[in-house]
Amino acid sequence: MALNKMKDSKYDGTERMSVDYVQGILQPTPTCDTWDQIWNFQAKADDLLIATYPKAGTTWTQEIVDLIQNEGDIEKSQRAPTHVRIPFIEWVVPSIGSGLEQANEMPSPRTLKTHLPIHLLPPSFLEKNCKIIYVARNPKDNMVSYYHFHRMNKALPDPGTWEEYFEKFLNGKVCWGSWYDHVKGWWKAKDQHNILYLFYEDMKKNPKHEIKKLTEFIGKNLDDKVLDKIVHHTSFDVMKQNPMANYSTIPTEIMNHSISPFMRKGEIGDWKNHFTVAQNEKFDEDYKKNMADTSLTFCFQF
Ligand code: PPS
Repeated sequence: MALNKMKDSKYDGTERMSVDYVQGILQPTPTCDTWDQIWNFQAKADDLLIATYPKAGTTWTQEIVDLIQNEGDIEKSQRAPTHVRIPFIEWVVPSIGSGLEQANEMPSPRTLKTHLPIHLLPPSFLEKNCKIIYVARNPKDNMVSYYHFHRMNKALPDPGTWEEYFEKFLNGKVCWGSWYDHVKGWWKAKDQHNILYLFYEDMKKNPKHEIKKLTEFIGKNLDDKVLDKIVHHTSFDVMKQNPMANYSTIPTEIMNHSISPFMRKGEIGDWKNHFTVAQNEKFDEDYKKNMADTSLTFCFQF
C-alpha cells in the first residue's frame, strides 16, 4: 500500500493494530504493507542509526544522543517529541504518520531509529557504512517491559495473559521477532561494520562511562560538566517528567499511560516480580540452549 493511502486509513487506536509477517518476522500490518519502501530506504553516509530490540533502552539512548549532538543544550532537546526528532523508520501509525516519510523529509545529518533485526535492515545503511549504535537489554527485563508496553499500546497486538505472553516471547512470536536472533545477529555484525554495541545494564550502572563512549563514537568532545548535565537530564526520573521524552504526546487512544506508563520502572531485575520459579527454570534452560553459539553475555541483576 502506498504511504499516502495509509494516511487515509481509519486506524485511530479504537481497535488493536493487526499484525502480519515480513520474511517470517511478525510486524504491524502497516509496516508489512509498506515493506518494499522500507527495504529500499536510501540511507546517507552521515546518518546515525540507533538500533534495538523493542524495550531495550531505545528512548533513553535517543535522548542521550540528541543531547550529545546538541552539546548538552536542554532547550534544543525540547524542540519536539522523541519520535519527531529521531524518526523510527519502519513505524507507520496511519493517524500519526510514517517514520519513513519523516526520515525522507528530514535534512541531514539525520539520526534515525529502528527495531529491525540485522537481516531485515535496509541494505543502504551498511553499504554507506553508517554509524550504528546498538543497545541490548537482558531478555528477562526486556520481556517484562515489552509485555507492559503491549498492554498500554494499541499499535501492538493484545499480549494476552502474562503466562501467554511469556510463551510467545520465548518462541519469538512477537513483533520484531526473536530476541535471541536479534541480539546475536547484531553482535555478529558488530566487528564487520561501524557498530557500537552497548548494554542497558551498563548504562544503568555507570551512565557517565557509557555516555562518554557514545560521545567518542559520535565524534564529539564534551567537557566533564556537560557530561554530568547529560547524565542528569537522561536519568529515569528526569526523563519520566519530560513530555518530549516520555511519549505523553501520543494520543491516549493509542498509548494509554494509565494502564502502564511508557516510563514504567527503568530498573534491572524487575523480572523477579513477574517470573514464577517454573518460568524462570524454563527460561534459563531455553537461554542456555539458544546462547550456546555466541560469546554474548548478559547481566540479570544490579
Ligand atoms: S521502545 O518503545 O522500544 O522505544 O522502548 P524503549 O525506549 O526501548 O524501552 C523502554 C524501557 O526503557 C526504560 N527507560 C529507561 N530506563 C532507565 N533510564 C532511563 N532514562 C530510561 N528511559 C526509558 C523504560 O522505563 C522502559 O523500561 P521498563 O522496564 O518498562 O520501565
